[in-house]
Amino acid sequence: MPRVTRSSVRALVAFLSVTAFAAPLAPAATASPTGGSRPLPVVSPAPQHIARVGADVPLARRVELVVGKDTDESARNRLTEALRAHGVRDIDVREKSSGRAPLTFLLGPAARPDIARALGGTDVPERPEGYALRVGHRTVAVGGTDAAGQFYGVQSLAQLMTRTSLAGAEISDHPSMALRGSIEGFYGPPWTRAERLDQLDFLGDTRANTYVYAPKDDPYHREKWREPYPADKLAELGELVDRARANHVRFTFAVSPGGSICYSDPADVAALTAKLRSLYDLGVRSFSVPLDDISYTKWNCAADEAAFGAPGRAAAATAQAGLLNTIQREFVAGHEGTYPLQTVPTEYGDLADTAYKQSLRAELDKAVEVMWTGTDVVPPEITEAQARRASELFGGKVFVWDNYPVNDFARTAGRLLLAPYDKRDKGLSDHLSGLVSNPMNQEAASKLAVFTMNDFSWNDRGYDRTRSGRQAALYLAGGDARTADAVQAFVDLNHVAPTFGERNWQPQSPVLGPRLDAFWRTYETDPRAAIRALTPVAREIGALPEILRSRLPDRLFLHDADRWLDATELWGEALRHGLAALTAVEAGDGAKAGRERAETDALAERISKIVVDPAEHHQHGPVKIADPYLDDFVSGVRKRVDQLD
Ligand code: LTM
Repeated sequence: MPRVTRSSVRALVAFLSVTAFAAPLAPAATASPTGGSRPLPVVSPAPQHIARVGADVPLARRVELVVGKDTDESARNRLTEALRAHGVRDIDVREKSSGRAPLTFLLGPAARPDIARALGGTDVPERPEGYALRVGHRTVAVGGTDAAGQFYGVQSLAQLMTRTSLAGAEISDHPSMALRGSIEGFYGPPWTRAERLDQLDFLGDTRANTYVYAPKDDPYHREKWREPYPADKLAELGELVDRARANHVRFTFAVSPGGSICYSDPADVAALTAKLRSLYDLGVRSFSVPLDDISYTKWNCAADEAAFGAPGRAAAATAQAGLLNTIQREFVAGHEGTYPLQTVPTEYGDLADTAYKQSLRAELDKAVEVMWTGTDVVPPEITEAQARRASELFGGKVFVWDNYPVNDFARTAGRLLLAPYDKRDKGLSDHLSGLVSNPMNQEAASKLAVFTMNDFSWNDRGYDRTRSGRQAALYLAGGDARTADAVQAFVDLNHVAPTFGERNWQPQSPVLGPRLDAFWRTYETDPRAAIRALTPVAREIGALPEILRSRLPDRLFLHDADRWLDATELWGEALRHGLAALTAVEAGDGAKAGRERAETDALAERISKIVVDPAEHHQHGPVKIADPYLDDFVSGVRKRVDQLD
């Protein structure tokens, strides 16, 4: 397995090392049967079970690491990196413990006798991708139920490390949902090679196991689906497949033939199979044939009318089920090491029991994973009852394609969507086979939201939006608390999550918005106090871009957010000049008020001219932040100054 040479590892290790300073877990999770009352560090995603079992253990400069032939290489690399990042100089890697080291790490399958012994009473979950770990006085054991479990166990262990010690904890953990991660499934400029590599590392960092390659604007994915990838594109895909494997991520290759396929034509079925096979040969073991956003009430060829009858919902489902069953049974099932075929049905965003769904659930092979976006393309919520109904309609657990934080539709024009995941019921894991995010055109900026989504899909019942949002900010900030504060302030300015309709399913600026509302309320009765209270807020907003640009280790994020940061800086200035105008109004200085009002207007005008980079964003137009609050502030200033005239 190729070694993960990861740009994000330094940031992650730094992030992991300061989580000890972050908010402690709920007290119940830190109960301390054997001493040590300090709260445990926050671990993300939240483990199913974590408890203190002893005092913190000092991290020695010299340790032993006991591995076997079944030790996962990526897990071992991660552990080595984490130990070195915490000052361990000498790591003596061996197959058997000498019994003499001040601290010994055991890493491998949970059933390995030395690991099983050291885990003692710590429960090993009998679940795929599960792990158990226990930090003892001289021995630290990490055992996985499989290789991915080892990898995830090491990541949790790394988060128990502070600068000089390891928290005395035990963790028993496994994912609540089988499939977790992201689907590059948006319209608009596909991610670059560097962005995809970054995403794969990120998914590994957040214990996600799925990346679906389905960029709508890759011609070889849709329009030219019959054509093989040119050699250079294939080589690039091969690099991604390797990186995914090293991160325990299933690179899922999707090809969307629905716009032109002739379902009854054996040549088309052969072309589709050949395309999938070319990716199998690269090492891909997970495949998807999405059939979203196509017409399903007309055929692409006369032969289909002869084969399936007049076009319509039921006939379309029969044709699609036939194609998918052939791919599942004759290609997927016949190739070693593959996972079940995935699909997105043409009806993917509702709960109506139509002739299409009736035929699909009667005819589609039960092995095929069916995706569903909720009660709409971008639903305001996903409840347990809805997911249960979806599983009835599609004849089995559904795989949620959540259109968040995607920003390719009209109401997201000019926006970054950065808010933590929300309004998805705890308990959804009982009805879903998995959940993936459809992220933004901007890969790195998507990580804030996707981090929290991966938290949710790992442990939906333990998900805490506030905690997860903070952890996401810390992750991006390389663990630095002050930088994370700035990230969260920036999130607040870019918090809105629109739906396809008029409603937003997440509000804009839940911190700044009420502050500005309160400002105007106070201003009516006590203008000076209102101005005093808002002055530091204006300063903080203006300072945000400089803090982020100088301190944030994630350069791809800074690139993605560049124009929004430019706008933020100018908004900070506009707020300051607006407050100066209002101060002059209070002082009865009409001339100064007029000058400051003109400055405020000029800044607002400059901001309105900052547009998204059309090469990087499907929806073009001016960037938007903290709307309508900031514009309303400028209007309020104008009104007060004009009243003075
Ligand atoms: O959601 C699905 C299944 N398909 C498309 C996506 O490709 C697109 O990104 C989203 C958001 O606009 N809407 C869709 O219908």
